[in-house]
Amino acid sequence: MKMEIKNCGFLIRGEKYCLHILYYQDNIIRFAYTKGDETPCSTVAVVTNPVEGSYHFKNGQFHLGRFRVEVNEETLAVNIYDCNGDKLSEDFSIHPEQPQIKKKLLWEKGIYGNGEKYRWLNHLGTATVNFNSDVLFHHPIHHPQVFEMHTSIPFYIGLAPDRTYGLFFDNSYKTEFDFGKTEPELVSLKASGGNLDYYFFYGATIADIVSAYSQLTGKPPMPDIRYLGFQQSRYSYQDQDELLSVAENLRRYEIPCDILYLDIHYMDQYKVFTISNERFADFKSVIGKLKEMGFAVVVIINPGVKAEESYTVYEEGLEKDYFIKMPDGNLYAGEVWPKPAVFPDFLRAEVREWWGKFHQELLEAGVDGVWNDMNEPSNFSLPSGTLPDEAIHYNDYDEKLTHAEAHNVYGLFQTMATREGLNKFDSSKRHFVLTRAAFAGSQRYAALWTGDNSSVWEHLESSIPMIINLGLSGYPFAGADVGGYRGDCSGELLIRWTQLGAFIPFFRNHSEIGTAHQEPWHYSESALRIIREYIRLRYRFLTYLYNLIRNSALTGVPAVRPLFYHYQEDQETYNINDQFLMGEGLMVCPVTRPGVEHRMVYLPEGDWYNFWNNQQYTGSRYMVAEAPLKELPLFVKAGTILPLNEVGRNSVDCMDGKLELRCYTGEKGFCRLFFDDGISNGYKNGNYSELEITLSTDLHKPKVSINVIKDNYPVPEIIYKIIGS
Ligand code: MIG
Repeated sequence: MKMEIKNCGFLIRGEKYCLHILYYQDNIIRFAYTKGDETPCSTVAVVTNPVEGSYHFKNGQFHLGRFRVEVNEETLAVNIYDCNGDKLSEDFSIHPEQPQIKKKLLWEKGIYGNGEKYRWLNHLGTATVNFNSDVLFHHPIHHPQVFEMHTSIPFYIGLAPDRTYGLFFDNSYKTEFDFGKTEPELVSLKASGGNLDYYFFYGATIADIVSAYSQLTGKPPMPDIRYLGFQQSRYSYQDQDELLSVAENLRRYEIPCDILYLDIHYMDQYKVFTISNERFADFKSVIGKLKEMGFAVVVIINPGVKAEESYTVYEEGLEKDYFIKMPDGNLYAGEVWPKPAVFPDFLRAEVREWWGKFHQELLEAGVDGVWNDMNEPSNFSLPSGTLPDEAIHYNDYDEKLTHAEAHNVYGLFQTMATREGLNKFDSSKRHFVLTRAAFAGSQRYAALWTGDNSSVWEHLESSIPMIINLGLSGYPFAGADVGGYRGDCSGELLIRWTQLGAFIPFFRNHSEIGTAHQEPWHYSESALRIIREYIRLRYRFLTYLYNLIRNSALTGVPAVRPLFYHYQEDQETYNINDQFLMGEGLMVCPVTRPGVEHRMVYLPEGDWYNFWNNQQYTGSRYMVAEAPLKELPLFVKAGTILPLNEVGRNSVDCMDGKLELRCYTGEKGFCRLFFDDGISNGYKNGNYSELEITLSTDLHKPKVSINVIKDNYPVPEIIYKIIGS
C-alpha cells in the first residue's frame, strides 16, 4: 500500500485518487478522496481541524483513536471497525469522481438525523434530496422541480441497542441520500459536485454522536431567555396600530408573550433596511411603547435587494461589486418581493461586514432580533425557484465558486453576516437571529423555524419527527409555526398545536396573509381559555427549558429528544413519532388528530407519574391515556426534579417569581439549575448562580438536598413539593 503519515493522519495513494484519513478526536475521523495529494478544505460547516493524536499503521490496518480501518488498495473503499473489532461500516462501492459512495446496511435498526425532513422519525427505507428550497407545501416526495424543505444537513445517525455511528457528508452541493430505499441493503450518498469527503463518528450512545457532531460543526449560542417565551407573528402586522392592538390584546387576554414580529410590510416597498413612513410613522416610539409593555420586536430581513437607483443598499453594493453576477460579468437580477432584486454575495467577509452594518439603525430604533427569510435563496423569476447554477460567488480566499456549490450555504452566510453585525454593534447582548434556510453549522448563528407549513393536522403531526431529527442533527433551537402558516386554522387545531408548541424550544404562532386571523382571541371563548392555559404552562416550564437549552449551548445535545435517546436498548422506541421527551424526565404525548380524546402512550421502563393528577404507572408498556381537548397527556419519570415557575406576563416576570420544585419520588434524582438575568452576557463574567439538587429515596422519607455550586446571582424563593410518597 502506498501510504504515508501526513497532516494528522494518513495519505493513501490509489491509482486515480488519494484517500486522506484524518484524526479529529478519538471518536471522529475524516475520509477525503482527492485527485491530487493535497488535503481538501472543509466547508464552512466544520469548525475544528485535524489534530495530532493516537494513530498508527499496523498489520495492514489503520488505527486512529477508537477506530480501526481497512482500506482496499485498488478501490480505496474502507471498512471501519471499533476497537473491539466490531464492524461499524463497510463500503459497497465508491466513485470519488461523481462523487458517490454506497455503504452496506449492517446492523442499523434505525437511521435518524438528516435535519429538517418531512419524514417519519426513522429514515430507513426512504430517500431524500438535500437542497435548500422555498417550498410552498411541506411534502414527503421530491421530483426535479419540487424539493422538500428549506434546509440541508447532510448528516445521519445509524442506531442499534448497543452501538451507534454518525456520518457527515461535508459537501455543500445538492446531495442525495438513499437509506435502503432503492437498494434495500445499501445506503447511497451522492453529490452533484465537489469531493467525496465525510466524517465518521462513533459512540456507545446517540448522545455521544450528537455531541461529537456538535464538536465538529459548532454549538448554538446561549439564547436570550425571552426567546424561549411565547412569540406572536403574522404576515403581516400591517401598520403600527395593528401591531399595538395585538400587543394590547395579548395583555388584555392575559396571554403571556415576549416577542412580536414584523413581517415584510414594515418596510418601504420591501426594501431591506428601510421602514415604511406611512405604515410605521412612529417606528421608534412604538417599539419603545412595546418595550414598556414587556415585548421585544423582531424584524424580517431578506437577502433580495431591490435594484432601484438611489436606494443606498443597492447603490453601495453596486459600487463595491458585492452582488452576485453571471459568468459573463453581468449582474444577476431576479425577483423576490422587491423586483428586480439582486443578491449580496455573503460568502465574502467584506460583504458580510457591509451587510452587518446596516442593522445598526434597526437596533438603535429598539429592534431586538432579526429574522432571515427567503435565504435558500428564493427567486421567483426562474422555474428552479433559486439562482442559476452557474452564477458566480467569491469566497473569503477570493476563490471563484458556482452557485451550485454555494447554494446550500448561502443562508448560513447570511445569518453569519447578521449575527456578526449585531454583535459588533452591541456585544453585551445575546442576539437573536432566526433563519429559514440552513446548512450543517447554521446552529452557530441562528435559531430555525421550519418555514411554510400548513394549518392541517398532518403538518402538526409531521412537525414532531422533523424537530426531533433537527435536534439529533445539532439543531436544538427550532420549531414549526404553531397553528400552521398556510390556510385557515380551526380552534381545535390551534389548541392541539399550542399544547405541542408549548414543549418545543422555538414557540411562535404565525400565519399567512389572507388566512383567518390566528391570534388566540379570534377563537371561541372556550378555545381561548385552553390556548391561554397552555401558553401559561409553557412559562411554568421556563426554568426547566432554559436549563436544557443552556445544556444545548454547552454540548450541542437537544432539549427535545426521541424516546430512544434515553432508552436505546428498547427497540420499541425506535419508531415512536408522536411522543417525545423534553429533557430526560418529561414525556410529552401530543394529540395529532381531530376529535380524538384518548391516545396510546408508550411508557418505557421505570415508574412514571401523570403530571396532572400524579397517578403512578409502571413502564415498559403501552397504555391508553385520556386526552380531552383541554388536556395534553404529560408524564414525569420517577426521580425527576421539575422546577416550575410562577407565571407572569413574560419571561422576565417569571424569573422574578417563586420557583416550585416538584420532586417525583421513587428513584434517586439529580438536577443542576442555573440562574442569571437571562438576557445579558454577564454570565460569561460569572454573574450567575448554580445549584445542584439531589433527591434521595429511602421509600418512606425522601430527602431533598441542595448544594450551592456558585452564588453570584439572586436565586428565586424555592418551594418544595414531594410527589408520590
Ligand atoms: O413567500 O415574508 O416562510 O414565514 O411570513 C412568502 C412573508 C415569504 C415566507 C416565510 C413566511 C413569511 C412570508 N415569507
